[in-house]
Amino acid sequence: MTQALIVIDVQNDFCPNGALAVAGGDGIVAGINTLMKDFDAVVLTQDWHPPGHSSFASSHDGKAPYEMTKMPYGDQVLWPDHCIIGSNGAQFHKGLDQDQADMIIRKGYNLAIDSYSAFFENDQTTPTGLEGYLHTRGISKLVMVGLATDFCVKFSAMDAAKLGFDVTVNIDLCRAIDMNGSLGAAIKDMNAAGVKIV
Ligand code: VGL
Ligand code: ZN
Repeated sequence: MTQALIVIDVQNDFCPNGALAVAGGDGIVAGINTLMKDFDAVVLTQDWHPPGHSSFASSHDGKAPYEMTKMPYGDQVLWPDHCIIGSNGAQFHKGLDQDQADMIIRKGYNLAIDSYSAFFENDQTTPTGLEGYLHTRGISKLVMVGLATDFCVKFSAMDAAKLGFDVTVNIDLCRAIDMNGSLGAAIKDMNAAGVKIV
């Protein structure tokens, strides 16, 4: 079975001092670099938003970061401006070994639709192309690591399971935002979707 390591959003804005900092986000980088060596393929994902993206609280009058809004495709958390295309915050953490990656997939570039998952935008229909890439390379088994456990890792893992991939999340190499119990809910939802958590 051909196996890929999917490294989710290990970017400066999700690390300490970043715009949407995840506690301990930089603490997983060394472990991820080591783990990469065990895989047939390594894919990095990169959150990649245009200025004024609809997931930013600053794009909605009277809204503050971490409040909710309704989008045409459903409920959406509003975030601080983060991972703006070309910015330093959008770059991978400088310790991440990008040389071991075969593929870098960017997501969230659509102004009107957020994209937590590496497979589908938050409308749950618009594909990113990653499914086709993995299938054409004969990859059926995925291990996921990265940031943030309760958002992009969760949505990527659940979509992958839905698509029929054998999916494991290595939780020691993930870090969470954990707002309003979102980490506990993520673990529960991933388990229910058939994602293995180790
Ligand atoms: C993420 C919130 C907004 C993530 C990305 O990588 O988990 N979270 N954009
Ligand atoms: Zn984002």
